[in-house]
Amino acid sequence: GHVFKLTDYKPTDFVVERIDLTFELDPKATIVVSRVILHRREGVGTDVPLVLDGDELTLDSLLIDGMEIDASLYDATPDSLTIRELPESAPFEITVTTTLSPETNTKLMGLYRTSGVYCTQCESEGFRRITYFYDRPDVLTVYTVTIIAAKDDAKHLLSNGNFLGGGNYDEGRHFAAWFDPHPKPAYLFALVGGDLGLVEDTFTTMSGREVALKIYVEHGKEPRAAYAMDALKRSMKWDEDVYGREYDLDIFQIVAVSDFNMGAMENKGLNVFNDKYVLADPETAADADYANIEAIIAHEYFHNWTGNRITCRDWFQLCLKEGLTVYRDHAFSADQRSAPVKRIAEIRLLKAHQFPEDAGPLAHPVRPETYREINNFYTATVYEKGSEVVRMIRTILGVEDFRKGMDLYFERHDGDAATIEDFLACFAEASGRDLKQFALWYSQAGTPSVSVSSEWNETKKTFKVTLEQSLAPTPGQSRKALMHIPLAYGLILPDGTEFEGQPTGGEASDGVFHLTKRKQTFSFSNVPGRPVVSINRGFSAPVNIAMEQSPEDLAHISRHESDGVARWQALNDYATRHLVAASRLARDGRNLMPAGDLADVLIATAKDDTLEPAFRAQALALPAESDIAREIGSNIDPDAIHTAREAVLAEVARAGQEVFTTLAASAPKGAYSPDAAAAGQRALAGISMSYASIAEATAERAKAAFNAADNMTVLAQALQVLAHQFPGSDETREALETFRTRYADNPLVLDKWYSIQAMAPGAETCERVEELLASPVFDHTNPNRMRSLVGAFTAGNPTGFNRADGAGYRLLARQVVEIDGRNPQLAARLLTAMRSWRSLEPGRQEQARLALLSIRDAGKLSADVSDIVERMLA
Ligand code: BAL
Ligand code: ZN
Repeated sequence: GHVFKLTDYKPTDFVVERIDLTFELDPKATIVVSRVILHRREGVGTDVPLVLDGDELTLDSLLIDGMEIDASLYDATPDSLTIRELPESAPFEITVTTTLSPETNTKLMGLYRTSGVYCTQCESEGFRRITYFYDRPDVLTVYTVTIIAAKDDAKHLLSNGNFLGGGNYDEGRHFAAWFDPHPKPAYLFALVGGDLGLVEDTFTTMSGREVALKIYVEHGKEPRAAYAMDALKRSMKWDEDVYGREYDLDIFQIVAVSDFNMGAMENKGLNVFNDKYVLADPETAADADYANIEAIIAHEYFHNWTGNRITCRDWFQLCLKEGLTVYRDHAFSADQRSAPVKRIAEIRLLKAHQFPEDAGPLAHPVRPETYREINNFYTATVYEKGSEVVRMIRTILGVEDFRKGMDLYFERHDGDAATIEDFLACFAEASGRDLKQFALWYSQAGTPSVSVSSEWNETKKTFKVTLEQSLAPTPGQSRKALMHIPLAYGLILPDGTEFEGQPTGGEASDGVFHLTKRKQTFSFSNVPGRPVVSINRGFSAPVNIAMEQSPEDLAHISRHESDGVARWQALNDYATRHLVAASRLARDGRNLMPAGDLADVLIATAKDDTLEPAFRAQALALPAESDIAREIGSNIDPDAIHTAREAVLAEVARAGQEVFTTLAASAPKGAYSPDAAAAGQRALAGISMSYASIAEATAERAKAAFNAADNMTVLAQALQVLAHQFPGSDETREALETFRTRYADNPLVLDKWYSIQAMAPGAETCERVEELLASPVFDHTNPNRMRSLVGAFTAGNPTGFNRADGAGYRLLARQVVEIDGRNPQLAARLLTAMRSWRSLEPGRQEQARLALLSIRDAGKLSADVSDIVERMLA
């Protein structure tokens, strides 16, 4: 396939002045008439044709300034429309008519149907599946959209911008017209047609304008949109309070649909959402669902400024809108909830998803420089590491200069299709800081490592911290330049207080070491006693730290750190170190060392009611098997890791049985509230129930919790303990059956039922997944369903998926090839579960390789899947 390069960027030959679209909706034959006014860009020769993008299109007709033209003057293929001999400088109008079949569009890109609703997804390159156009983010224009449909087929007709008018059209048909005054690229275009339930509210902006808020859901699900509406209003207020950003249309609409490749889409004024991230009530949604809804509603809303008003020049700049908007939604959730607990969850997620990506064959820079298929770059690196890079800018500049830089960015680039260079220039100017070296975070892939050593001189009372950075090669980047790594630190004295003195030897300010050379030593003098270094506090830089720290020192940090995140980091490092050592012993078939010290720290944390419950729950959640595997790095035996982790869990559970039994009963009583404090109490009670059940070695407690549950958080947690700790027990069988029958007609809840089973550890799960896939009620075309079963199994079940005989890999390979025929984006995404295959032990590696080869040789593959499979095998 073609390789797109960042360095090839070139503006279009023609400039688009405006576009008028008319849709006559029909399931099999939707007619799209696109009238576009263009002119030749100054300096472009008259011999240069207009070349527009298409994808699987057929041209019905083409007019120039309302007239038919000779067939020799244009070529239409499924992928492009080329028109020659266009005017030298005067504007002209082209009228392009295409016919689409939304019903058979299974790629879920462009215009498609989902549960009887017409909807669009245009990012990145879906608009070209609707009509021939410049489908690229640097072509911004003003859209007028008219939608015509049979009233009984589509009652609501929606598009971007403000409502212009509507009414009856002809027999049984009606129309609606929309005008979006804000110039936008085609990827932000949206259209929805359907008979939907509506929830309405209003928001008064900071300047006193009233905005109509509308959330459309399937009929009967209106009450489940209340939390999303509340989150939307809080997001709108937050962006005004924190960034001074006001909403800019008369109406803001959200439509929830059940078949969607992404989580949601920020189309101007008309966000389209995967209904998983809109619908919630206590009976059907768990605390984590509420938190996700809040975060994603905020994320899409924040895109209005970071993404829509200021968009990307080209798709290489994807992180310009995504990294920044993730950074903004993180800050929002931190403000709405507990900031340290939110940060801990972010660190866990980053390490679980982004670090392995950066360490394997799919590693790419936050701003890639080449791609074959842009769909494959909606990654943890672009999103999550992209957010971390923005966070580091804030750390380096400080809160005030960061805000100045953001203000300058909004002011200078409003209406632009911008680049990372534009973005960085605003912060450099606002702060006077040179960000050249820092900019390497955007261009160099891989997770840097920083080794830390320290030296205490008791007689001189001096303390030295030596930092040394390295960055391993990644695909296409064999040699790396030195990075600017901001490492927040604390020196904790023997009495638990913090040493405040400034070091010499390099830039260090506000408790941050700025590591800019390969190796730097920071020296502190007049230190009263040997301090313990707490490094990379709050995860100020997304790096791996290599430091020999004794369990006593880690315990000292976890007791005295004033920063909750750093406290958790110390605990987590301690637990990880123990689990890695235990896994190695298990692999060699040796007895594990006792986990008594680790258990003591965890139990003390569980009991400490000066700490918030959500924090204690995070502390009790041992590093996952995949976290341990990542730390081990190579020659991985997932079974040994599982054995070791289960043994440690059991030891902790037995040692703390009394504490866990008490805490298991500590969930808030009475009416359910999704707020962070109540969710934290449920999290602590839930994990304690799990430990107590492990200690008791019977399913009774979990089954009793299942029977008594009056909300989905408790119900799903109990079902998970049953299915993962007590598989095959009568209690588990009964609970699974009860759950399935009770929620048989609620697909989003059934997704939990699929996921919990798919993640049950052990080899047998593979057959169970096959069985569920073969069931006639399982909908293979729905992305949420596939992710909940195949995605959960492959990405969330290390022992099951990595079965030694390779059956897990073969299952995935078959599914990927099958799904690829319908929905390439989904297939490619599922396949990335194999990205760390080279770190497995040799037997599994060989099985994985054979499965990857079977995909590669399967015949006609999409660009999406072939790009991933080839990079993984390279
Ligand atoms: N732009 C795609 C969905 C999102 O990141 O908001
Ligand atoms: Zn986004």
